[in-house]
Amino acid sequence: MQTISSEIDRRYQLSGEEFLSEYVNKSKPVVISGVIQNWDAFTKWSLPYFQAIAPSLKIYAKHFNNGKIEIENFTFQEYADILEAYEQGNNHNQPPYCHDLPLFSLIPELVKDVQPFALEYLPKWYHFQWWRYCQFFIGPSHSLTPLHFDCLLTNNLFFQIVGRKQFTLFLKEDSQYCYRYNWRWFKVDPEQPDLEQYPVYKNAKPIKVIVNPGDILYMPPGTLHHVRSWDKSISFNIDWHTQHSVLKGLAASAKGMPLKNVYYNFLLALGLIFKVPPQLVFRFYKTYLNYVS
Ligand SMILES: O=C(O)CCC(=O)C(=O)O
Ligand SMILES: [Fe+2]
Repeated sequence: MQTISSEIDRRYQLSGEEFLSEYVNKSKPVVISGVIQNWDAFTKWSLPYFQAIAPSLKIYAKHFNNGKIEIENFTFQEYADILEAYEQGNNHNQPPYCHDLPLFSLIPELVKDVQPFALEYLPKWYHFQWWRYCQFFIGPSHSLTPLHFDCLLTNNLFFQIVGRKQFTLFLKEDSQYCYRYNWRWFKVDPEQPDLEQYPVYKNAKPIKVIVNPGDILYMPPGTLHHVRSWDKSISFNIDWHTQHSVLKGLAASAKGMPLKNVYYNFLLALGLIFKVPPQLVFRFYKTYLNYVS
């Protein structure tokens, strides 16, 4: 029988230096609290708020269907209506999940709601307009992101604003037990693992983490994650490389990383290693934010 461990550090007001030496440099996940709880986002953000400041903005949401991703377009109003009907029990079909949306670029006004930002955790190269690298996740209760790792093998800082989410993490060494396909997706369902079909999964060590509003979750490059929303939820992340991780990302081209991903890692290497300014790199990198893989 597998032991479900909850072994992850929870650190209050972790400093930038401690974060780097104790977590990033050791490839160790951590939940950080006590850093962002005063952001205006916690009192302001909701779908009606987004709708009010960007009434004509079109957003997209994803259906994850047995390894396939289908996209549907909405206004915030349409999406809010579907979510509300679902939460009230008037519609039993799981609504699609608004997933990987670069909302700060679409509504720059939102950046002022996340001040002061946790810049001490990011390499200096990202400080210039850091918000351009963020992706949002907005969805109803029970939304699911199936098991995967982030496709450029970046570090991930994940900010939970509204609602709670349950992450099931596996360190990258466990990927051999989880049946990988399409570069970054995994066939095992950690909520209901089928050990007959996927027998070596018994060796994997899932780490369950509940992420609450105000928490920041750090996932090192290659961490597998399966994410279940407990509530209606708003979150965003920032994927970022260090000099070390971008080189490892580039080396993964020999391990089957798709060429397009290698291209984006090459751009980030130009910035992080050869000090090409972020304004120039971003001109080419920005298509990554709409890249469905
Ligand atoms: O919140 C989610 O559902 C998915 C988050 C995720 O996969 C990420 O931040 O990379
Ligand atoms: Fe992810």
